[in-house]
Amino acid sequence: MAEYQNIFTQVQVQGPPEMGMDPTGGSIERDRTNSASFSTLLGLFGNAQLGPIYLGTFGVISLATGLIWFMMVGIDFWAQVDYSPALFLKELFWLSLEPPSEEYGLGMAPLDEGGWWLISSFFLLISVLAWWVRTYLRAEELGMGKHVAWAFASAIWLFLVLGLIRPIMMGSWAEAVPYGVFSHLDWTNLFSLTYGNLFYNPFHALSIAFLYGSALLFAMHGATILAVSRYGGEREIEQIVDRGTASERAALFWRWTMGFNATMEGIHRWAWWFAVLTPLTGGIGILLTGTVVENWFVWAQLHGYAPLD
Ligand code: 07D
Repeated sequence: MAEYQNIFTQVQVQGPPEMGMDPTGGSIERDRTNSASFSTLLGLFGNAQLGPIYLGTFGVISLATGLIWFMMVGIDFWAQVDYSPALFLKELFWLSLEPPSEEYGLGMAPLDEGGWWLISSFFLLISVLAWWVRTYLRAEELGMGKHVAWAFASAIWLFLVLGLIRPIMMGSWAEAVPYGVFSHLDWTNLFSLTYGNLFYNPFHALSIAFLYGSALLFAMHGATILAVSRYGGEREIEQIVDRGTASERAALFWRWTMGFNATMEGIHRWAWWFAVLTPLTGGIGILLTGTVVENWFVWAQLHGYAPLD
């Protein structure tokens, strides 16, 4: 019997490219690129075949608007260093495109005082939303559930709270996040300081619990499947219908180790929920900050879990 291959003994099979199915009879074929190549390097991390990629209307809109956002931010950085390539590289992590200051409220600002931030944000918004539609429609055409799209929607919820919903509720674009490597980190730190230490925000705490929980679950699941890959653990169909399989050993391992085991299906629901709840609870925490709660430390004192003096 041929040995099952696993990540440590991977053989890369390269033949004519696999173009995939076209359940709609033509429309997918029309909208996707028609060539594919192979990369041995990619094959070490996943499938060695690169392409074809489906573009379609929303793909083109998303890539084009994403590129416009990226170029606007980049050209603004470029202007800030007086078009010097050396300075651009040297200062890259410190350069930033900032939103308008407080005085402009939710109105338009001169281009170099936040106007570019506003215009570029519009394009970023379209890009992210069009990419979401793309995840939904690709799943639909493949006859799949929409789990990826709804999980992505949870991340988009946090993104929208940070850059759109909360600034509107606070009455100023100045509340939004700047585009820059260190500037967005400084923004995050200042946000916490301004509102009395985000560690005392229970939704930030929940979000961290789900974030760390996601990492733990992913490590447990990844390790378990790799540990039974010598029995074909990653071949899920045979695993579900046959007894005495890798899947059964994996389940027994956890039941013997901690008394409880997830199922082959259920473990993916655990993973989905932990991942989704990270930005979902996070977004609630950010939305409440400055709108409902002014100072999380004082709030925690009032609710009996921060020291009073
Ligand atoms: C950010 C949103 C989705 C993103 C999308 C993508 C583009 C295009 C372009 C590639 C990730 C949009 C697309 C932009 C890309 C190109 C070219 C998802 C995001 C759709 N914290 N904290 C969290 C911890 C502290 C603060 C979450 C830990 C301090 C603020 C998470 C610690 C301070 C905010 C978390 C810690 C502070 C957060 C994020 C430890 C000051 C948030 C979850 C150990 C530094 C955010 C409620 C996530 C949030 C957030 C973890 C400390 C501030 C759980 C572990 C006390 C202001 N923090 N934090 O999934 O939701 O992000 O808060 O110290 O806004 Mg925190």
